[in-house]
Amino acid sequence: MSRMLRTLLAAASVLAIAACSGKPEATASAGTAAPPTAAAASATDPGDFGPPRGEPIHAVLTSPPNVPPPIHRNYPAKVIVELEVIEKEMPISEGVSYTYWTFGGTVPGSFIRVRQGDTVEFHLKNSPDSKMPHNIDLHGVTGPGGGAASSFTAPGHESQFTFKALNQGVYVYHCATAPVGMHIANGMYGLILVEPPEGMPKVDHEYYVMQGDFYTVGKYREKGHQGFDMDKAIDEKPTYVLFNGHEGSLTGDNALTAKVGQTVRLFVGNGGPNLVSSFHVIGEIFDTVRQEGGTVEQHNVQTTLIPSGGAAMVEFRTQVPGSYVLVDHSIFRAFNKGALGILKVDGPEDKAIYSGKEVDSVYLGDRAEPNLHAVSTAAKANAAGTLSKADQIGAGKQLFTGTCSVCHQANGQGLPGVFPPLAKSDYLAKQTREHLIGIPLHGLHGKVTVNGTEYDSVMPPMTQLTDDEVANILTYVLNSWDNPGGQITKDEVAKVRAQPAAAPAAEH
Ligand code: HEC
Ligand SMILES: [Cu+2]
Repeated sequence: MSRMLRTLLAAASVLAIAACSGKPEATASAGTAAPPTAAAASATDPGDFGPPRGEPIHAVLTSPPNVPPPIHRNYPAKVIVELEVIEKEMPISEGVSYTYWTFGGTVPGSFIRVRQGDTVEFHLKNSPDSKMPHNIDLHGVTGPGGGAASSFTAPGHESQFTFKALNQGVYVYHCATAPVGMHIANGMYGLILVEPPEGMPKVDHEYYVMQGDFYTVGKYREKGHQGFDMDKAIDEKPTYVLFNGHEGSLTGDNALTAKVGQTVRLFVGNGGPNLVSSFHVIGEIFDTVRQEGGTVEQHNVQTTLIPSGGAAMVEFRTQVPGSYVLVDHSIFRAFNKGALGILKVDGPEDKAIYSGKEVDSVYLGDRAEPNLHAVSTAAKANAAGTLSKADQIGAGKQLFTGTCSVCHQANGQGLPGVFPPLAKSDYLAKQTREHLIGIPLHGLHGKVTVNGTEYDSVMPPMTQLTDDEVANILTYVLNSWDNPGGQITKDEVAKVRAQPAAAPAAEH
């Protein structure tokens, strides 16, 4: 026997002993004449408060970002949960579709709320339209596989198992059918809250937010239907990192809301499958965090780490109005992979706390609103072969706002001495089409003279843009601000991209 194997076995037997001396004791007390009362339970007790009482209760399940109402029961009950697995195509970003596998039709799956000590009768259904078998592993379950072993369900079938919610906390659930990573990557995760017997402190708003990483064959925001990319998933190189499964699910009209002076509790989960989340709300400090979804309360927290397959409860009181931005503070994920949401707080200013300038535009660019409709219109026209110059200009304008305007400004005027103007630029007007296309593709550095002023700076390559996005942006630029007009096609961009990256030298 190898030393490694021996060590592993020794560790396993220690675990087994620990399990024997732990849970069964609690279960034994269930049979005694006087089961421990709810009030007597401490946060660390497994909450077996005796057999379920009263009529069975059907659990209220909610779709994100909603959370089922608080439980006002003071006795353990039998709670019936019915959850259906549905495989369905939904937009992952504007103009981009993805085939999700879901618990209850949404990503993350339906939020489940029970009370510590409840006996949960779990029904997992797999829609007849499904192509795959699925199961469920609830981290709030004590038992092999967290339920996975008893819930393997073929399309058109239903499984049932029962567990007692012994430990309070907020727990991730997920599918654990092989290949497990793929099922999770396709959106098969959600949260179950096991409330303490005395309930949770009352707040004005409770919301459900869950991060996940997604792996598509095409690039970020590449239009059309995108399949799952196993290689990217194994390499842990996500195309999208998202809150609640879709870009825009917590922005624009979908933003979370609160009023000044209200208390907000976020149940924040991380489905992974790969990344850990540095969860942060720009402009807020978390008054209370129950880190890892457990019972320890931490206060005055800026960013809380949420492991893959973990969750946290985050609370704060809003003080001043504005848009607060939920991000994974591994910040490229927020601005280049979609991990961004908004909490919109309305109400009176309090200049003593904050002088009152909005942060939206600084942080958000085009992302405050799901306003990429022109982009998807152009993508559809492109697919149908009916793309017009006007479609391209419309889409290009939106994309320019998100990509180029931080430097060249929305009006194309640039910033004096720092970023050259694109408006009525004589430099731009005299470029060949290839050189012009090369600027966003390869970037630009060295001396350039624009309208009589010399710039000697660096524009980074915009490698995240697809061929049609570059074509649309340049067509928009050419047809704006007294520039010479014209049209750049996707094929032309593809041709330039395929050439060896001869950086367009500044002297052109
Ligand atoms: C991070 C800032 C930044 C971003 C973002 C950026 N640029 Fe630039 N751009 C520059 C700088 C700096 C230069 C000048 C480079 C030099 O000095 O060689 C420049 C130069 C140019 C030029 C040539 C000079 C002129 O004014 O005509 C064009 C055309 C251009 N950019 C287009 C774009 C387009 C289109 C986008 C969006 C896809 C974009 N840029 C995004 C910083 C930026
Ligand atoms: Cu599954």
